[in-house]
Amino acid sequence: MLAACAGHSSPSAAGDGSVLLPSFDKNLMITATLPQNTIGEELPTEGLGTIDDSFWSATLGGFTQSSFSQALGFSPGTKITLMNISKNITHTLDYVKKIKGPPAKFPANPNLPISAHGNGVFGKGFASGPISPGKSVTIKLSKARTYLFGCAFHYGEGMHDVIVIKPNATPGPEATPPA
Ligand SMILES: [Cu+2]
Repeated sequence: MLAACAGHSSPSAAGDGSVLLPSFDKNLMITATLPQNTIGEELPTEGLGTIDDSFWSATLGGFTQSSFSQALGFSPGTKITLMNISKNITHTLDYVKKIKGPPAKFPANPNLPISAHGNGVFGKGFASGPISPGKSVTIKLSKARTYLFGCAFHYGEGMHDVIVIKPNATPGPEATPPA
């Protein structure tokens, strides 16, 4: 049995057995919100955008736990799923440095390993290893800390962000998507 939801309007039959679904407003942008405890990553220019975050006094981009680039926030001990949401670009998630709080001063050219380090537990020296488009890895967050992190391939293209690990931490404000 096939079923389709077409809202409350009764679907019109096209005569050949197919059903015409209501058309969407072209200006209505459809964005996905990620499941709980998931980080999505892609280039800011692919759709996540960048945000000039006033709390961190920094431009953040490339990572989200909802729809657009934002500072990340999770409780200690959370097991997160890191998902590469790019269509065709491989990314990583690498530790950059630990910070005490704002401002988030991203170093100009950190040495970020491409191969995996840290046995899946986030902390000093952690590197996810390359994640292909559409693929995910699991990362365990441990102690309450604040870190800068980024993509080993695209750090210089704006894929760097802040993660706050503390009880009941929530993500920061979201970017507006690129035009
Ligand atoms: Cu990348």
